Amino acid sequence: MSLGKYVTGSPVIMGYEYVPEVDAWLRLHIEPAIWPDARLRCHLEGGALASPTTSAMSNAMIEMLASNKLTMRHAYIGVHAFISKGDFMSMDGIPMANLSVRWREGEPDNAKNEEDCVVLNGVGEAIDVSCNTPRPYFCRKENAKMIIDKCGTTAEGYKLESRTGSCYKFHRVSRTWHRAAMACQAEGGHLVVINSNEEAQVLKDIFGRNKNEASVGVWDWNEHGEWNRSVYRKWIGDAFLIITGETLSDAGYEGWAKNEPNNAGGKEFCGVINRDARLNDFSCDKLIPFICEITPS
Ligand SMILES: [Ca+2]
Ligand SMILES: [Ca+2]
Ligand SMILES: [Ca+2]
Repeated sequence: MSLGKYVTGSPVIMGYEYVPEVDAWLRLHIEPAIWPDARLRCHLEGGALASPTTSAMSNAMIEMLASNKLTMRHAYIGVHAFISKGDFMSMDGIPMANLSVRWREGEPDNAKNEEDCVVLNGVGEAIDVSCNTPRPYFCRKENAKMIIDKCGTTAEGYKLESRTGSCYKFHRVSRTWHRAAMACQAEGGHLVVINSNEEAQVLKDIFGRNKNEASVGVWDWNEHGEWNRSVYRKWIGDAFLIITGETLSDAGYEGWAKNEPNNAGGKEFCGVINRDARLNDFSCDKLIPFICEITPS
């Protein structure tokens, strides 16, 4: 069997490699995740968990598995049986029988009655497995969504700010700190870090452009129905460290809000900024909007 036209060494954009026969891009995430997190990560990257829809896609997956030094030489694909137990299908509903993959002998066996997810192994066989074990996974992105903007990302919504040279995006979908950090990372950025008073002003202006009335579908997290804060950075141990590992003073901005940080309830281990760009320590588990930053290289 030919390995198709997919070749290692083709251009890589944000971790994705082009598979010409399907006019789509494929990424093997080596850092393991449980299936639901893998699904979310692909979604946040603007794609979906990939399935071996054609032999070209299947071959590209096998080749990627072979060219990466994985401890487990298999990865989650988009095939699942969540809708109907035992009825495996791709993310867009293509039944397993119509995909370009065969079950490994003895599979699917639905061991312990908990195998609703599927991995592809190094020889191109499918195995039903538990969804709750972290494993590598494949994401697929359509070619039309692979346009890089001047911020260096394929994600929509980033605006270059001349005052700081960084790009920013206000995310209206509220998330916990960890999910927010994941969303920024998936777009090639990080949760915003304020490096100067000027950047604080830039963020104030961004809040000004994102008023409450524009917040259709946003969960109103405070008693006033205002979403006036954005996830910012995280306490680690006793020091307030930024996601880049710097202290606040290293980063260049220490503008705390009045009476903050107060570690209210002993549970405030993440950082947020208020609409006035003042800092506050805050619960990591509350769902709030957030701002991502990308510094174009
Ligand atoms: Ca199995
Ligand atoms: Ca910054
Ligand atoms: Ca606080």
